Amino acid sequence: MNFTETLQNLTGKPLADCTDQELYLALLELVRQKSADRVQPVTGRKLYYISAEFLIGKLLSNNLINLGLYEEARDALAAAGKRLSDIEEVEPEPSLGNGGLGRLAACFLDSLATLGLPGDGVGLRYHFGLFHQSFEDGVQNEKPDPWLTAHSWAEKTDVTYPVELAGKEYTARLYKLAVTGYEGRTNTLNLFDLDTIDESIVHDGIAFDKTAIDKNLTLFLYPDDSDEAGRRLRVYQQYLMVSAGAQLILAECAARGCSYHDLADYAAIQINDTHPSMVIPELIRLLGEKGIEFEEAVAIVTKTCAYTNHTILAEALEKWPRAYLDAVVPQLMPIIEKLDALARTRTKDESLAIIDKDDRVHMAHMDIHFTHSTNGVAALHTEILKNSELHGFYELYPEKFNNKTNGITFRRWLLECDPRLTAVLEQRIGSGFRKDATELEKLLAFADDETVLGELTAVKKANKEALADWLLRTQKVQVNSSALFDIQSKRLHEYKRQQLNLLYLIHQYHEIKAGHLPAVPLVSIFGAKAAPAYTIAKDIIHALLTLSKVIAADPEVSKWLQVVFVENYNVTAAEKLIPACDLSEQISLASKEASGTGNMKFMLNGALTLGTMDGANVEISQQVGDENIYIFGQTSDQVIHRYAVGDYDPAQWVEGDANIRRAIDFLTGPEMLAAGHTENLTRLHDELIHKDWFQTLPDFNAYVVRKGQALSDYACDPMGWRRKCLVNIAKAGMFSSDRTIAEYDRDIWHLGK
Ligand code: F58
Repeated sequence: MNFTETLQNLTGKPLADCTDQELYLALLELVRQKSADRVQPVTGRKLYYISAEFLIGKLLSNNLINLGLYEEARDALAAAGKRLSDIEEVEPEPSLGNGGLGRLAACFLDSLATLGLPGDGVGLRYHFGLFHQSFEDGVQNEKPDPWLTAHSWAEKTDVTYPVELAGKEYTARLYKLAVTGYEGRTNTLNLFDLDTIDESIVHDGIAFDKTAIDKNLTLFLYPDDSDEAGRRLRVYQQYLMVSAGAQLILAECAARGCSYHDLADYAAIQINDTHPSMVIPELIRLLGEKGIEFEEAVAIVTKTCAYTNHTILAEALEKWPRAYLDAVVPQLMPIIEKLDALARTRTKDESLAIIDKDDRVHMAHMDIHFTHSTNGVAALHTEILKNSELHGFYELYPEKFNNKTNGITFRRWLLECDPRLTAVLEQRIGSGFRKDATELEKLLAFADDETVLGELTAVKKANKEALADWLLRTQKVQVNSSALFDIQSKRLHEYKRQQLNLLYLIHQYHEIKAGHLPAVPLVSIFGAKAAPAYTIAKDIIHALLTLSKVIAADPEVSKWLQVVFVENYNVTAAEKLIPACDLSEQISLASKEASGTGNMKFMLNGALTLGTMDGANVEISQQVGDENIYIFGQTSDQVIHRYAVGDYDPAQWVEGDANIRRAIDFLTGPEMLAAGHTENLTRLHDELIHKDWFQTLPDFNAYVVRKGQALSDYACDPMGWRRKCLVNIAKAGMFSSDRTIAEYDRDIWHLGK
């Protein structure tokens, strides 16, 4: 049976007569059958990657590529007058993540399956995901982001586990989603949910009764935690995930012959940030029920579990008031107390305790004491953990600390999102890079080949035109695709410094007004969601949207400058933006971005990085060399020193620099106030002048100069620019998540053995 016949069997009628919806369902079923064929028996150690987020993106094309069916499907549909790209639009994107942490988990699942390693995900089946973002009157508006349809990739099972929350028993149901590897095996993403969730309780955007646990528990990822009920709800969610997950792990291992004493020979558990940290006491509790004494259970769990840290920002390192845990998980508190007592026998240093003097439970501390591995996610980040943030722990347990620089799956972030570039690469260097990303280096042989550079230029041009079409269709904005496309897309956070880019754009506005024209017209594109309760982040969005209006209304400036803020930035949008980017903005305050993974995606797709020496930017610059990246700004040592001295005063920078003053004051000047909201703009203005916690102003001038250099290189030396792009593509191999996963396996997991 050929592909068309197979698909026709599923639709029951000629493909040409099917709707896109019918074709989507048929392809979903086909993928299901084919991926089931690749499920393999598990021997030895199997990984369980527990994470609050799995930002998996749409799955149809990804699965078709990984199963080797993409071309056949595309051609069969085309023969029937259908387009795979139209069918892709039928699929809703699962909104099961927030940012890099969640996308990393998804890339890791892809690489595990591709490398043929036994490794499943464990998480929650949020009905409405994070939230759907829209802009109304220049302000972010949040709504539910539903993705569960009658026919979803996540299949309901009969498997349930009891979970006790605040003394009441709930039933967690398991849903399974197949994870296909590229020419690899099929693993599983296990997602838990309650049958009793009531979607109808959500009103006025994303509000709901936070106390009705049976109805609300898995409605949203990261429900608003600005009040106590919200914070408790997060603890409820976390415990549902880890308790059901731990029961699943024990059941699967027992079915394979595990005696529980030898759990570490059957399972490796990776704790992704602190959200799943309660798996440690929960496993100890469950092992206790199986008759294993506390001391032995601690040893087993320590050998089984490992922890990944994704941030040095204190506000993101969870510390739960003991009262919450007493109320929500009273069964765990005696165990956490015993773990705290045990930790105190290992060190006298109060700052390393699990329960502090204010009765807060430090989840990361529990992770470091009672797992065998703590890793950072880029070389610089791991060094900062060892030397400053977690220095005391490093002195206590030097052998536990290790680095695993993040990576991205090239199947989604090259093969799927940039078929044009993939085709040029294959024609020039063969297809070995699909499985061995370091083969991209073969491209260096063409660094001075004007034909190849011309091909890369043509790919970029086509991708920019495609993005322009998409922006027009979905965002109703028209952009000049011959301008330089400058993109900053990532979570909205002050440490990532979208506000630095904002100040630059205001500066450019003034320069253009003064007749100092840039080397090339610039389209500056943003994509970012702000946490619903993060006021300043929302003010930054408002300022950018307002500036966009002010510029668009000014014909003198809009010829040279355009600001576009993409609504509801998600994986689908990222797949459109990244291949079309010329200049990638990675401008976090040095020391604050643990790694970044967008930086890797842009590089792989032939954009040049404008960035600080932060996170994985450091390793990117080592790979490509100084001449192929635009680095600026303070170093992490300088930043850490400035914080330590504690004398940073933004007002002095404003007083001492006319350009900074002009840019900041524009925020509350007549043009902006006429187009935007006084309250938001004034608050942001005051924040920058009086606080500027993430040191935007000291980096302002260096940023303006470096960006000016990039624009002029782009305009004045197109071949030189494209050569730099080629070097970036060629050197991206080390940022494949296949490499990252191979390192986790070699150093931490030892899977299948
Ligand atoms: C990100 N963390 C880091 N956290 O910021 C980024 O540098 C790194 O590359 C990535 O992890 C993967 O290691 C991240 O995405 C969150 O989204 C938090 C989740 C919990 C609430 C606060 C944000």
